[in-house]
Amino acid sequence: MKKQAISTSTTFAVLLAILAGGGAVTSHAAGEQNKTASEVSVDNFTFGPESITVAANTTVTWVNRDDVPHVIASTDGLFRSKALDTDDKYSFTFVKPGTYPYFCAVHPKMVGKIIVR
Ligand SMILES: [Cu+2]
Repeated sequence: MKKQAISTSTTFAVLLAILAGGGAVTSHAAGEQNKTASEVSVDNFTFGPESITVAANTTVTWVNRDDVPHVIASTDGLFRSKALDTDDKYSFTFVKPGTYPYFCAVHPKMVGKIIVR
């Protein structure tokens, strides 16, 4: 009975973490070799994390947690989102290894980069 209670509360905590959705979610699964996903939150005029390293074929999703619109724009023009309102998301799949700097087209001082290995 006690074991069951612990298991339930653990499940609940995981569910809460998923619902909260804060921070970066990076797949560490060694067995996955095809598509993986990673998340960057846009909060308080900052990309979090500002720099992430992902495997090739990873889809990165930016989520705007701010009350103001942001635009995710690749420095070299590879990708560019529409204006993201609060809780809007934008995804881009990085196929080739390399370093992909980006910024917010509305607030150019907001910068980040995706490193693809
Ligand atoms: Cu912005």
